[in-house]
Amino acid sequence: MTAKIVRSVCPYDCPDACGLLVEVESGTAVQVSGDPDHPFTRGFLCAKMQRYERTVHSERRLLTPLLRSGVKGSGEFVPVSWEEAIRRIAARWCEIIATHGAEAILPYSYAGTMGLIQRNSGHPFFHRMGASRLERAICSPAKSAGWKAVLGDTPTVDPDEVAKSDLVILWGINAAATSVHFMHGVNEAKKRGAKVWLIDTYSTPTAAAVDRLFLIRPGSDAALALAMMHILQRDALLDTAFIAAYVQGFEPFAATILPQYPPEAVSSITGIAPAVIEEMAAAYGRAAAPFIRLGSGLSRYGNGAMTVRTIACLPALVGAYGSEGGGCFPDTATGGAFAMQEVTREDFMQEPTRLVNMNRLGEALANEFSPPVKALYVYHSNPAAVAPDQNAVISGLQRDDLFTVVHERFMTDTARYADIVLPATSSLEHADMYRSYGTYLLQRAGAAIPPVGESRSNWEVFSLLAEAMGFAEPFFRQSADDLIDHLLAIPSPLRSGIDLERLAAGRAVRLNVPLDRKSFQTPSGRIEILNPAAREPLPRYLPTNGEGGDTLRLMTAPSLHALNASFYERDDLRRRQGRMTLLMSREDAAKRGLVDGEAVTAWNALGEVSFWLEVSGRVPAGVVVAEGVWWTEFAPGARTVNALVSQRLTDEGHGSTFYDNMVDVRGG
Ligand SMILES: Nc1nc2c(c(=O)[nH]1)N[C@H]1C(S)=C(S)[C@@H](COP(=O)(O)OP(=O)(O)OC[C@H]3O[C@@H](n4cnc5c(=O)[nH]c(N)nc54)[C@H](O)[C@@H]3O)O[C@H]1N2
Ligand SMILES: Nc1nc2c(c(=O)[nH]1)N[C@H]1C(S)=C(S)[C@@H](COP(=O)(O)OP(=O)(O)OC[C@H]3O[C@@H](n4cnc5c(=O)[nH]c(N)nc54)[C@H](O)[C@@H]3O)O[C@H]1N2
Ligand code: SF4
Ligand SMILES: [Mo]
Repeated sequence: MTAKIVRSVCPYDCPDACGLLVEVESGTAVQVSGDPDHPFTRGFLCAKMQRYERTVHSERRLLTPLLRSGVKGSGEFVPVSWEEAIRRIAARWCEIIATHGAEAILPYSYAGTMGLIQRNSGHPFFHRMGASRLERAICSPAKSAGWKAVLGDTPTVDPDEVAKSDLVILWGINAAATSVHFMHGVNEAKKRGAKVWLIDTYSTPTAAAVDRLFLIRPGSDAALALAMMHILQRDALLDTAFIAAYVQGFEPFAATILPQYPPEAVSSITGIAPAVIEEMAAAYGRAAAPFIRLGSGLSRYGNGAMTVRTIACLPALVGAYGSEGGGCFPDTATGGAFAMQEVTREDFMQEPTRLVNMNRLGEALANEFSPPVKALYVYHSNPAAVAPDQNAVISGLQRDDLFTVVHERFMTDTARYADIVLPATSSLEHADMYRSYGTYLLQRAGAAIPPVGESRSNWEVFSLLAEAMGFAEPFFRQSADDLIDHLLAIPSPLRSGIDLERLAAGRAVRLNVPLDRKSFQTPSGRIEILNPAAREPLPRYLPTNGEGGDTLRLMTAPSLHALNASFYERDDLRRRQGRMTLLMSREDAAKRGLVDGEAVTAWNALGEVSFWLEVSGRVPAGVVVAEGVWWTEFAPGARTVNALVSQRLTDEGHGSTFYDNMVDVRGG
């Protein structure tokens, strides 16, 4: 038997977008490893992807279309043919369109695959249909809005520039879990003598890799940044030449905002001692090139956009945006690399249709909209697990008059509620093009193996559905590769001069992003501490949504061995995660008479969730942590963490507020 090695790309929603080498034997992926030729992957993969073949060839893969045979949620289905499944879907949709109009149909998708074609395949189809549109705001739109308010469209530096920094601040990011390849540059910086800090709400696995851990009260980071800026100004640690040349609005900010944030006052907001804030500001002000790697967790609050906006001002005061190795890195934005409107085809829409925020799926399924949502089509997302307000989502999914189709690789919490389930290919079974939100690399991948069972890709399913719905546009009859070739034929400055042969061979190429440390892509051409177009022209600290009282702030944190609700199909990774636990401080456990290892219930006005309690020194008083988005199949009770998360949105960007929720905990 001859094995061959095929290049591919990690399809998951992770900033690293790793290059993969797949060893294929007789149409089976036998081993997956990191591509040594990929400049960011450097030949190693995270714990989740080291045995990706176990996901691809898992016994849990869905192999045929399924038709519901029991009550919704029972998981009882019978296999049907693709022809039968597609015919039933089209017939039901036509009925719904005739009675309620096409806006009664709602697509729901997010980031099961990040490939540009497979991820967006549903857009042209649903635009053509005139269905409701989904506002895809579950991840970090508040982070983008906060960054944009200060830096506009200024591209961030390359992630590996961190290696040249002398003070690295991992700010609200569990990088060891969520961007492990970024840590290469951090470790390089360390070897050259840099200090590395972590600012988080609890001691995450990343704490092991840093010199200093600063625990901060959830949602209060803007106050910390303001106090640091207060001290920089007070102690004349500002780069006045940089401010004069490149910053807009420092004077009113310094005159009216900064005086309100002395370290003593901020200490009571953040829980960080005044002396420690002094120390942080002094070290920051004295560093030659401080580098902030900003996570997304701190943006998932009612004040999230303002928090990011405020932190983004900090490097401007010391001129770090102008220094090699310094600045602030939120994510890379490479949207301009392709004419994405050629994929999403808004022009297929006759008129703009209703926009439904994905964070409020519970509300949308409550049947109170006009027209009501009568059909839901879910693809590469698992809203019954990942979306806020799980009880509201599940009661919607239980509605007998809701026609639900789920296109999936596995029988997820959402698929259990479907009327029809369609089997999806994994990334090794279809073609795609991948950008990254943590690097400037671009990669193309073909299928490495044939589809497992009767599974089909997102692109193929929408082609079948288009045919069944009588959509005559030739667009729907091309292949994913045809569309990739079409995209590549449209020039873009970001792709000028890239090595097309290398790209065709499945290797990573770097986009041609101009990185000029003295040029800012904002309306004023300067860093806008004062942004006249913003609702509030100057940044300040805003309170969070979560109420105070004697309750606990719930951190719905990422797990090292899973990615959102993906990878729970893997026994090996689940074993490493252990049980579905809630981490709690000794003080809070003692106060409630709770002991390590016992079954507990966390509750608030939205719901109740059972966990195994882990009393832990990693968590400060007032905070509890639930890592991972578990499948209910493996949970101690009937619900998982998002039953405790509200549908409230962020201050800007209509984002999710996963971390902005209070709970209390009792035994049993
Ligand atoms: N292993 C693993 N990797 C992942 C994911 C995963 O679930 N698991 N998720 C993927 C996805 S979808 C994304 S968007 C990316 C990024 O995923 P994100 O969910 O944004 O994760 P992080 O950027 O690590 O940020 C989360 C961290 O923010 C901390 N945090 C929460 N609130 C605050 C606060 O108020 N202040 C501060 N300072 N910290 C706070 C949390 O404790 C946590 O450690 O990672 C991706 N990669
Ligand atoms: N409590 C809590 N909740 C969270 C988060 C958190 O940290 N804590 N993170 C939030 C964030 S940042 C995000 S981005 C969202 C993510 O939400 P989702 O994007 O829904 O994330 P996943 O859980 O990874 O679900 C993706 C599903 O797509 C399927 N899939 C993979 N590839 C394909 C394909 O090619 N075709 C089809 N049809 N299906 C495919 C997978 O099997 C998987 O079940 O979750 C959010 N929810
Ligand atoms: S680090 Fe991220 S991109 Fe790389 S293999 Fe793991 S999940 Fe995929
Ligand atoms: Mo995300």
